[in-house]
Amino acid sequence: MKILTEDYPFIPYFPETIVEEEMMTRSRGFYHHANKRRSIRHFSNRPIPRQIVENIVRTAGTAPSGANKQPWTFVVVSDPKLKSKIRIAAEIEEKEFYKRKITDEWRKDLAPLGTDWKKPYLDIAPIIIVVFRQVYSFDTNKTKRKHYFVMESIGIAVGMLITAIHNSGLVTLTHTPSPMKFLREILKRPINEKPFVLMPVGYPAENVTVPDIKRKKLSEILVWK
Ligand code: IYR
Repeated sequence: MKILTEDYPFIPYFPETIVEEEMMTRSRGFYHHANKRRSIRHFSNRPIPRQIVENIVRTAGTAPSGANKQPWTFVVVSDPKLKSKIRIAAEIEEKEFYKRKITDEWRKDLAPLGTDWKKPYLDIAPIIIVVFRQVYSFDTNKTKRKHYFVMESIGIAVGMLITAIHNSGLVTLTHTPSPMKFLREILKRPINEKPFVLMPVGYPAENVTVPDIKRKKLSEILVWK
């Protein structure tokens, strides 16, 4: 098969042009904004407008991906019956984790977060976004099409999703009960999709508290060569 690059013309790219002083201000401001984000485990049941959720998912959908396959599906669950099914199934796995699977080291590492098997936020938060990774896809003739670097691509998209949620003034938590197979069944997703992460999204509960964790210093995470 001969592939002609002429068949795929490029289009001009118009970058936003900003002066260095403005770049400095923006990068500092964005860091301060990002640094205010915290994972939240206690939610208000206050509903959130659908359009905000759509904008958040649109933003995640701008992520780069292997061969631009965009190998993701964002399932937004607001139906209380489905949320409750997810909670019941997640708590079964979490109970097993905290009672049997967890190691001593892991228990010690989780102690500052104050977590346990109970996940009431899965009922309380107005929505749960379940992100599925598409291991492959089907084209219009139902032929399997390959996807590339799916884990990397979806990790980037979820990072952008989290940032978009925070930017809109909402809070979330990345939750990965293990195994997560139940999500495909409850949400009736096709066989090419595997659950990647589950994220309750909403407003924080009143007077919510968070663990007193510290971020690593820049010198610990940045290496100049
Ligand atoms: N999935 C469990 C345990 C847990 C594991 C890690 I690694 C965390 O950073 C936090 C929790 C739970 O959600 O409680």
